[in-house]
Amino acid sequence: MNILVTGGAGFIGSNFIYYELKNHPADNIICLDKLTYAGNLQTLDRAMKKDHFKFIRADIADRRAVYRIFETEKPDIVVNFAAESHVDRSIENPEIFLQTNVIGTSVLLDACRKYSIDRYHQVSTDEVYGDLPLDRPDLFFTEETPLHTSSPYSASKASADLLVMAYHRTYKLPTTISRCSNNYGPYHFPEKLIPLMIINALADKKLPVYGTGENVRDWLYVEDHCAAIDLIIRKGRPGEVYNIGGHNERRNIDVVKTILAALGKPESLIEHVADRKGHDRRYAIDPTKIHDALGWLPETKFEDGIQRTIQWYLDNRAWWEAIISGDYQNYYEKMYGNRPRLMEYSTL
Ligand code: NAD
Ligand code: TDX
Repeated sequence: MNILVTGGAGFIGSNFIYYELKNHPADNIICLDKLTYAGNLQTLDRAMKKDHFKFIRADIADRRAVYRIFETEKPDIVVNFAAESHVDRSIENPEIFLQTNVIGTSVLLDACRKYSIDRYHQVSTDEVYGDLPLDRPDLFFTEETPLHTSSPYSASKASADLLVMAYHRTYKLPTTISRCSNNYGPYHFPEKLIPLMIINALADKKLPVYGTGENVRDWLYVEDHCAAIDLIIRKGRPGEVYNIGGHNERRNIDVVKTILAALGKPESLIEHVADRKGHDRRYAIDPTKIHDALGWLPETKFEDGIQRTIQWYLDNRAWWEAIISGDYQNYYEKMYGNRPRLMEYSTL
């Protein structure tokens, strides 16, 4: 089978590629990624050495490039991770979120129709449901919870979900959607809460906690998310939406304190800063459907996953130091400019 993974040079997409290469070695993986600031080819170093892996640099919103890739690579399954993913950036500059997350998704859907793929999977987020109150721990997001977005990021992701559902209903495109809670683990870009706090703490820099730090996120180890997507693309029913989460709710301030304790750093490094505009209070997923329908259960407890993640950042300093220095953005040209298996299609 040929699996086209978009956004595979980012955090979750790269973890998914490694999951597939390990668990389904007979499949071919084609990674399509624009290599924005969040895409890092060093992350895919180990994959580049495999014969059944190929990297193509392109923009999912570039229709001509995407059609050419579908024509030459003949994907059976498309898994769309490509997105602008950072809420704070969407608050500063919404436009690129619409371009990539909405227009990009529509181009991929059109390509899937044109080339009759077997499955299109949209990697969505629990943020499309908006937020839950802090004083109602009995409430959870189910697949029936109405879409009710807060940020330009979540609005763009919800718009993409609506398009995917429309293509299923109107054109009978075999689509699935997954809506996952916050991920953490290796290769997480250091603008997001957990890697940012680990890296700042290691440098004895202040840890900027938005507002009181009482906002709650439902954390899932990235490999558990990858296992869920793998199940959905192989066994999930077309037209369905699946929530993914492991009942791992934590207040931001407690996550930050856990990181400080694990690194032996003082809590005096914590600095409460101005709150995020429109800051969602609590996310919490009800994963009953994916458990009952596909037998998925998360394997990694937060206590273990966070220690493993901290250790990964300690063991992989070169990876994140190159990001902080900006060097990783030259890596593509330097390392892969002339390699035959690396292709570039585009108007980039
Ligand atoms: P990320 O920002 O780490 O990676 C995004 C990747 O997409 C990068 O490699 C980037 O270069 C690529 N990309 C961006 N625009 C592109 C374009 N126009 N064409 C081709 N490639 C492009 O993001 P992530 O955290 O890995 O998230 C992946 C997906 O999972 C996103 O769709 C996100 O909405 C969703 N999601 C993320 C989380 C989370 O906690 N990180 C949780 C639920 C859902
Ligand atoms: O410096 C910070 N200080 C802070 O208090 C940062 C970067 C974040 N925060 C808070 C904001 C959130 O309440 O921590 C929480 C987590 O923030 P992010 O890591 O930015 O994640 P979040 O906004 O929850 O969104 C993430 O989960 C859902 C991903 O980035 C999305 O792509 C995904 O859809």
